[in-house]
Amino acid sequence: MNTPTRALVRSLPKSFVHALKQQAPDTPIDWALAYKQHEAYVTTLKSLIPEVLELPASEALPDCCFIEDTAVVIGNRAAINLLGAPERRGEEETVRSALSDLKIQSVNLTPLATLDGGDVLFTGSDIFVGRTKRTNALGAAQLTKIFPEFPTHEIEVDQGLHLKSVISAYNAKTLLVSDCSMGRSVAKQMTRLLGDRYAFIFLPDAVAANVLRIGEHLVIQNAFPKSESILRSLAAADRVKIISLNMSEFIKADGALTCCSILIST
Ligand code: CIR
Repeated sequence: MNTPTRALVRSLPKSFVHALKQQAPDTPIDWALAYKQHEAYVTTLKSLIPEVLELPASEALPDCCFIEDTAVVIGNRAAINLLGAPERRGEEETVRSALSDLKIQSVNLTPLATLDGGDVLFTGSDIFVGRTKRTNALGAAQLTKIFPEFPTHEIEVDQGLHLKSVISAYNAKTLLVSDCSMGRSVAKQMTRLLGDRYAFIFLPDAVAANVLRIGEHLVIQNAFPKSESILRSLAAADRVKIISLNMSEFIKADGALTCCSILIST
């Protein structure tokens, strides 16, 4: 996994309180708290990545801060996605033009493909694509054509929102997985496809498996002590430094850490 040199983030609109949710949260989204959490997230990225570009929010697009879903960027090429939720379409336009300014060559997915970036896990050598309510077979097939140099593996995800709701990369060989039925199924499918190429570390809290690895730093969520202690032991053994952030207001809208940025490694 290459260390990112640039990142895109997108500011939080006031309409974020109306972001899509799989189920109503126990308490409504606190916009002021979400704003502070997003600010801390962006400040953290700026401390770790040389160039962080902040794209303006759009009030018409309540979920626009979940920028990860709009594009898959590998090297200097990008797939501009057709988002699985019709309500979110249009978010990709600002991202397409920002990527073009960065001289990243973009390819648009075409109907009837749908694909959300939250369903794409790139390990540096393999692309895993979750087949979910948001990402269909055509989306996965078009992604394969855009990045033919990497093998693409489809993973069935029939619970939760995205593939990366239950798995993310600790490093190029070790994946962090939620210890829930969906997480275990994802790990099993990956093992069936690729044998022991990847090791899996299971975490007891579902959303805690969504982390950001940036060079020698691991950004984790701080509200899950059992998972945090597993991650801290793992990181300590590898001299990886932990930064923990609270993403409570984003979790209410089914997001976490990876969803709020697009990391670029060219
Ligand atoms: C949605 O339902 O699309 C948003 N509320 C959440 C998207 C989270 N995206 C991600 O984790 N990649």
